[in-house]
Amino acid sequence: MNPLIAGRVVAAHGRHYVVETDAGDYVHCLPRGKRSTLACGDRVALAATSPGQGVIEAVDPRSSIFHRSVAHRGKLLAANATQAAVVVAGEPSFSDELIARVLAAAAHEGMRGFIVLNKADLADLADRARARLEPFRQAGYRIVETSAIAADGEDAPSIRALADALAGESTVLVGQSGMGKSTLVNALVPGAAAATRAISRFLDSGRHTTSSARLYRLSSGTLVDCPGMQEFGLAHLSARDIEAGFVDVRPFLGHCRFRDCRHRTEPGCAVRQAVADGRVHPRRLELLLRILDAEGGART
Ligand SMILES: Nc1nc2c(ncn2[C@@H]2O[C@H](COP(=O)(O)OP(=O)(O)OP(=O)(O)O)[C@@H](O)[C@H]2O)c(=O)[nH]1
Ligand SMILES: [Mg+2]
Ligand SMILES: [Zn+2]
Repeated sequence: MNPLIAGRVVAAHGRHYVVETDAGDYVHCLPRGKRSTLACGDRVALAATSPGQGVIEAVDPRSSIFHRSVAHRGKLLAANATQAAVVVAGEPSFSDELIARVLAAAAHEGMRGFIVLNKADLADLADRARARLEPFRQAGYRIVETSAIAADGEDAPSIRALADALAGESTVLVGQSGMGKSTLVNALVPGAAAATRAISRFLDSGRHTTSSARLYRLSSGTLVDCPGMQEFGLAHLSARDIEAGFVDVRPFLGHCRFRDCRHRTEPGCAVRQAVADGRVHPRRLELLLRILDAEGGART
């Protein structure tokens, strides 16, 4: 029997994966069994079946698994990530609810979350975006401003600032379509475009070149570029998890008069009091309540 080969999932597309072996080879793999439960960043052991082809036999335990979910359907985005960066821009317009959802999902996995405001070169639009991000800034989230197209390689100051935020970390980049995630990856990772083409040979027939998550190696750390998403479902989180994922609200949880306070009209609500005192931005409470309403059922 062939010995198992160790590697890391660097592309995930349905049940198809590309594993980069520790020797630096790409192997097109299927999982053993029917369910597809792997994500970019997973450390795996594969058995080669033919040159360039293999079967994934084992997956190492994960330090985190970042995913979104609707009802019972989950979508894995990245394994072993230490932080999530949600990318927004002045155009197309972005959803601040999606930002809050991503940040809450990251917090639940013990990951840091921050925001990238890209297309800073579009000055007027960037001003408006900045204003909409103010509640997140007040909540304590880091906001890194970038311009990916004006970037002159890695030396552009805004790209350097983002590279600093990524150094030594395993970061997953998420956000709505068209915000510039892949453009940022190309500015950050020399050779990213070529690597994407090499991997695409395995997974895509050209048409879907941006439809699957990809992991890139940084000089220190890794970066996962995800396909754009319009929704970020949190069906895998309870209402308590979601509340706790609002890092600015968290200090006030457990201080409401009623243990099962929903932070709406109850007297003695510590969260509403925090808003009244200017310690939590009103938009953040609005977003929290809206997400709790939308995710419905999971109240415990
Ligand atoms: N003005 C400006 N345009 C940018 C910037 N970054 C990206 N763009 C443009 O925005 C468009 C979308 O960029 P992509 O990198 O494909 O966006 P994405 O977030 O990867 O989109 P999906 O893969 O669909 O999720 C392209 O036309 C880019 O040229 C920027 O910093 N400034
Ligand atoms: Mg993209
Ligand atoms: Zn309350």
